[in-house]
Amino acid sequence: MNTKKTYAGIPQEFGNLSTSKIVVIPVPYDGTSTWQKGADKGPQAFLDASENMELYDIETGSEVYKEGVYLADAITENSSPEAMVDAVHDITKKYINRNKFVTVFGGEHSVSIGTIRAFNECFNNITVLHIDAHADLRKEYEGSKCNHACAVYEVNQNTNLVQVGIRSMDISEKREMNLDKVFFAHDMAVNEDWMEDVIDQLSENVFITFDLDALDPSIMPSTGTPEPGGLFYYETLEFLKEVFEQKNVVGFDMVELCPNENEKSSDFLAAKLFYKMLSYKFASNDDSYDIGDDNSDENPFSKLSKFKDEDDF
Ligand SMILES: [Mn+2]
Repeated sequence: MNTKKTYAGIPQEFGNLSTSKIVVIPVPYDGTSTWQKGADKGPQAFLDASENMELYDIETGSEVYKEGVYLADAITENSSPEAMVDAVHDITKKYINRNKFVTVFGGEHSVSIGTIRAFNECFNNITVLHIDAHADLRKEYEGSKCNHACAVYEVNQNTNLVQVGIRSMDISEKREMNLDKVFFAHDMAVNEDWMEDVIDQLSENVFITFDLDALDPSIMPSTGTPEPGGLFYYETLEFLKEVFEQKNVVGFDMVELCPNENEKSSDFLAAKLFYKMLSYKFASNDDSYDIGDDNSDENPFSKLSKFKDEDDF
């Protein structure tokens, strides 16, 4: 009998790899963070909070876990930042190639280097939507290109990068920026149309990398670098819902939960936000959304994947 833990404590029948449309990969890595350590504890805190969450989403009227959510083994490679990135890249790609909707929970933001590399290789014409307080555009930091401060440098070189919520950076990063595609928090605060303006910059296929420090520290204090002036919950949901409705979101990651045992609301926010994103994905792209519909040909993101079906690999 398989007693392996499931995501959010869902029944085993919804947690098998073969029948799950969704995969969650935990990456408890915190090798390069510079201030408060603890993002390596993020995935466990996220999973614990997820188990205490109710699984009916009121807004979409859905129970997305019934699409099947497979909780992959955590990636624990930490011999070097480069080895961790390679492991994340390989494993992410493996699940994308099985036509799963792949999600990753970090860990610090350097895990996204491997995740994004995998998505970029598997999908055409991708935009990386980077929601973060920090620009993360350094080419190298503290001797490594795989530092959290470099999370989106590589993708900025080779695909469309759109950055949202930025309010902390080094002047050197400005050289790397395409200012039409960077939405600074101080501008968003006075621009009612920022959501539409962001969506105008996205291509059809979108990968979302969500650094939880993009959120305001008043609602997300448990993160390594809590920068004032961030996004609030309902505006974040409104924005994400628009993105999921208007674009083909091919996957996402969520990083930088740095749990504090005396402050559980951040863990719970991360768990709910993650589940919301899944709910938006599977409720919005399929008008005939119907719980219990297991017709895998209707996989709403596969039509734009380079991999047409499971026989291709
Ligand atoms: Mn950040």
